[in-house]
Amino acid sequence: MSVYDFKAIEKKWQDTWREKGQYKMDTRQTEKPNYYTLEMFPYPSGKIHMGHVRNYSIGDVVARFKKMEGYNVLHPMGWDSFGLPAENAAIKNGIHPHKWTMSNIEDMKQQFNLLGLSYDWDKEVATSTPEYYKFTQEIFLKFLEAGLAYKKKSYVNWCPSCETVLANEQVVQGECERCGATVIKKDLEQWYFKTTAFAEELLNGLDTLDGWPEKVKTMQRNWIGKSTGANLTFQIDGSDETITVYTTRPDTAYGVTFMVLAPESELVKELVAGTEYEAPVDEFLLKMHKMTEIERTATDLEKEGMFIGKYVINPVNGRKVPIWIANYVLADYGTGAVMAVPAHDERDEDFAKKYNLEIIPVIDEDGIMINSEEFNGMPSKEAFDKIIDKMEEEGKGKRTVNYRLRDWLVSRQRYWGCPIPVVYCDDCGIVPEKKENLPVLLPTDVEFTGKGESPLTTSKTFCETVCPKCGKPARREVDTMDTFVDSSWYFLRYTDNKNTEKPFDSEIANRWHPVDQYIGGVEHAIMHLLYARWFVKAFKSLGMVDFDEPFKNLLTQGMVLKEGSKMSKSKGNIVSPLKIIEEYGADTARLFILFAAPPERDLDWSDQGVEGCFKFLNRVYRLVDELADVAKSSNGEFGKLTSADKDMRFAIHTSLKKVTGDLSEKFGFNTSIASLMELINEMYKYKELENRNDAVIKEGIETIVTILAPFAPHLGEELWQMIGKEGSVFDISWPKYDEKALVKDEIEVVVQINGKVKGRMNIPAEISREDMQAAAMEDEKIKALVEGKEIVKVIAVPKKLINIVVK
Ligand code: ANZ
Ligand code: ZN
Repeated sequence: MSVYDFKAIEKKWQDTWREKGQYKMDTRQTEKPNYYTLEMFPYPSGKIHMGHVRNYSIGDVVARFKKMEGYNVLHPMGWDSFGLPAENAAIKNGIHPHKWTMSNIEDMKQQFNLLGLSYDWDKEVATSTPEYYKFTQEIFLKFLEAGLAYKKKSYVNWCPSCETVLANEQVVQGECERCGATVIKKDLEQWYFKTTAFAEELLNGLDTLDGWPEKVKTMQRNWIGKSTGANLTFQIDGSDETITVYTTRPDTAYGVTFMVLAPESELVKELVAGTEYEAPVDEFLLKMHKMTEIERTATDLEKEGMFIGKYVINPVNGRKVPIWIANYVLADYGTGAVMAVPAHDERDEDFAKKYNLEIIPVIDEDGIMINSEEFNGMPSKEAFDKIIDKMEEEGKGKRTVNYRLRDWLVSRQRYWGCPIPVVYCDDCGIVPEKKENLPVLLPTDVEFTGKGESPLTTSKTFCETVCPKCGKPARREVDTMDTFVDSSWYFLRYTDNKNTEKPFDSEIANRWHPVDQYIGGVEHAIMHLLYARWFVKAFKSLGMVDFDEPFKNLLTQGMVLKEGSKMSKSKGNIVSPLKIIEEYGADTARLFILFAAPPERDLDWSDQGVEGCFKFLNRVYRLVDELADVAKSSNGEFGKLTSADKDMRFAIHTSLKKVTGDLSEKFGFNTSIASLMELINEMYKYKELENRNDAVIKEGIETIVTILAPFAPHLGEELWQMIGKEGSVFDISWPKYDEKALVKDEIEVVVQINGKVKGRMNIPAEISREDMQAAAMEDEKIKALVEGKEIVKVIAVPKKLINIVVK
């Protein structure tokens, strides 16, 4: 009798796996079918948390199970290693971001190995290494050439504390996602990726993603925000110039009582230049810059605005209406101008009431047009099209589709990011760096003060360069890329991570994509997942890949909570994975986290739950230890089976069937483990029988170990060895359940027609009424007897008889 020494067991198998190269695989091999399972790569903070344990344990079970199912499984891991924390550490502790990052990577990698995760580390990528970012730069240049990357001046979200630009998605309720400072607007020249170029593809693609959670698709649909309506053109009164508005309600055009322009609009400046309105408009503008877009679009925003002294002519009825500016109109949505219909739009109504502007209803309660000249009496739905038709005919309007999605602002005033590989030349303008000069390396002679512009501006060696075109002295771009750029293509790099010529080989990438199963947190539902999808659409348009979507199936796992709330430093309720591994072992940690809740749900940490899983593994260990010799010595011949033997085999194959189904069709980890627990209880009872069958014991023990292995891989290997098997349990094929073992003993039942005995048949003892009826109707003799007659009723008495009533 030995005890479950998890420390020795886990170390032993981790060493063995490493020495044997157990998880090495070749992405170029084509014999077996491919399966690509991928977990979102982490930021290398240096320490794993329970969220990682959950994410990566889920992925590991999938990878191990798929491999045993016969697939060539790609299961890589890497590091999203550019980013602000490394730079902050440099400012605080004077450590270079590169050094800090690499040492964190080493630490985390070791912790991943302690968890027994089956990664092929030969596929590792770290986005902050020149080997990787060289290609991030090459991709940037490809986008630049294709017009998918461009530079423009615009009002951007600026965090005065981090002194950097933020994407809309990084502004949370008007505050910087990272430091919480109030975000302001700044007018800057910035680099953008043209995400809007694929707005329609990004939207339509969602319909093909059957393997994605509905809620994630809905979030993306809302983010893309497609609407249909019309652009209508209004003549400025007393001028040849026009203003075009975007409206989703052309049917309300006769109810326009004023026009509202975004205060930032260039046109406003022109319209008020030299008038008494110029100074107050300027003042109003300054006030607006302190507000974020989120605040400005909030429905409870206190509407504010002012008349700017000019009028426009409504194209549908020639009516003259005043032009206002207001805080609720955004410069970069639609055309930045709104035809205000206070009778039918809440925002316009609030505004009109506040400033005493006219309100004209144009649709009655039944949805019928009123106050709309020739359209009166028409359902508004019909008028929607008719009014656009009229405007199109008169050349004053056009059917238009609009998206809420904006182009992606990718430049950041940071050091620890991928340098944007362009050069500014006084003669040639913006010049892309030559491909052979990539990577544009991050310099080391920089100062990290945490103040002022990008630290890259402090490096002379970096800033001063020569123009790739004319050879004259020139300056390098000092902005780096948003780290979401790095993580938008890493999954492609994994398939061909040693390639020194290009980001990846298209043929290999095509063979492995889309990723069969992507697993990660729902917090990435919009940004990361949308950007990665956009990259694939862009790559496809450039002929680099031949598929449309990066991730075929997506699992968004729930959070790990403690007493109902998120684990956090401030709450002091963090459970350290390393401590759990130390006390109970990685297999217990994995088992608990997979057993405690279905993967997409939140999971509440429970010390008793962990203890329970630890006890269970001990129980498995003792069982296998006790029966190992029997399992080893049995030749596997069942001989004549007693009904107890048959019951045991029924339990074994029921469990195997359940687990196989739960793992291959859904992520039924918790139900699989529950089924394994039941099987073990049955085995404990069965082994006590005096006339137990050794071959059944052998079959049971082997099945138990195989089912356990993907969840608790170290113990799985150990037990496999204990029962005399050679090699890794992960090299065997996943066992097939035996249909015959699932059929319980047969018994004889009587078949009657209209109450008269007409025959007997053998059917399984445990069979439902419905199956019993079906069996009777299939019997040739009975079939002949009831042919041509109408069956009025079938009465089935389980284990006894079945009576068919006919007319
Ligand atoms: C007249 C109207 C009448 C409107 C009505 C709505 C209701 P979605 O659906 O989100 O695309 N709009 C257009 N550009 C805007 C901007 N830059 N800032 C703020 N609001 C803007 O919204 C389109 C509607 O939002 C447009 O249709 C316009 O108001 C307003 F009963 O035109 B509507
Ligand atoms: Zn030049």
